[in-house]
Amino acid sequence: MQMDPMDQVQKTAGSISRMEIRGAGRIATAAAAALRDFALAVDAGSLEEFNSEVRRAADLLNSTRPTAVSLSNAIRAVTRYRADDLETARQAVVSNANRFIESSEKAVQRIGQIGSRTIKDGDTVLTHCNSMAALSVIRTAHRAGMKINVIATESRPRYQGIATIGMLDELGTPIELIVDSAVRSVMNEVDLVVVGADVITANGTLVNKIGTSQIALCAHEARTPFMVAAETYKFSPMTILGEPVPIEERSPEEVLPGISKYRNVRVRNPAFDITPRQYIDVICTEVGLIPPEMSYMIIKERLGWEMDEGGI
Ligand code: RI2
Repeated sequence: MQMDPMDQVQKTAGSISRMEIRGAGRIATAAAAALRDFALAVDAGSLEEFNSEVRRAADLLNSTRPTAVSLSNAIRAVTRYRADDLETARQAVVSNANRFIESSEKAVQRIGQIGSRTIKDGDTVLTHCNSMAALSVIRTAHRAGMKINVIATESRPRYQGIATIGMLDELGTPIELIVDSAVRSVMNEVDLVVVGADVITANGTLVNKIGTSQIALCAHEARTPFMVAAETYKFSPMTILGEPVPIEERSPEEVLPGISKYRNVRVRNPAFDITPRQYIDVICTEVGLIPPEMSYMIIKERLGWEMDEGGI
């Protein structure tokens, strides 16, 4: 029996919440694909009903991870259409979603091509968490013939660093795994830090996996260049209006399984932290290397964002 289309959206939303699907880019493309499949399957009697069902599905997906702006930018890209009839609306969602997914894949490739030019033969590159954009930079440099040593942090509490070393292992490049607290001990051996982004604000502040800001601070102290690899849809339009970025606080159990046996202990588990732009040397996007101070322009020009813009 076929699953109800909204149940299917619920299933994707659950996978994103539980981080079975994770990474700012991957949750964005998963949400776009879920909306496309929903639009194709939903049984609506009128355009109005279709629009309201799509809105409901979009809201459900949007509520799964509160920090990553990639999710709301993807949903906005997919649900931005004007249609006079149901079938036109359906096709618009499908083509918007396919376009978003395709451009997201191309952006990661382009980021690799652009960012890899900053890597020299013999460099040691440190990365944190598991970012497809950051890994694209490392992979592309490797494919261009650079001999690179990679240092990957574990990235507690979810250990995304293990996914990173798994993905890089096949390259045959030397990889070292370190605990997060070892970053300062190795920083003097590092030539470049490259991390991904969950959000970049209008003033160039980075919101990324917890621990990123400490790494940036260490890199700054050691005069090691710190690069952020991010597709332009990781920039947050709402921050132009001064809206703060919510920091997702996840379950204490992720940090300390069995926490309930302690009576007076509270575990805090913020998933992301904030790196001020002073610690960021460059942001590598699919449209080029930009200083963090140019983030506002990216939002205005690339995301085509207008304050009065509607949608469905
Ligand atoms: P890509 C991840 O978040 C990490 O913070 C990573 O740096 C960021 O998304 C970007 O990843 P999480 O889902 O989009 O692990 O570059 O919380 O793959």
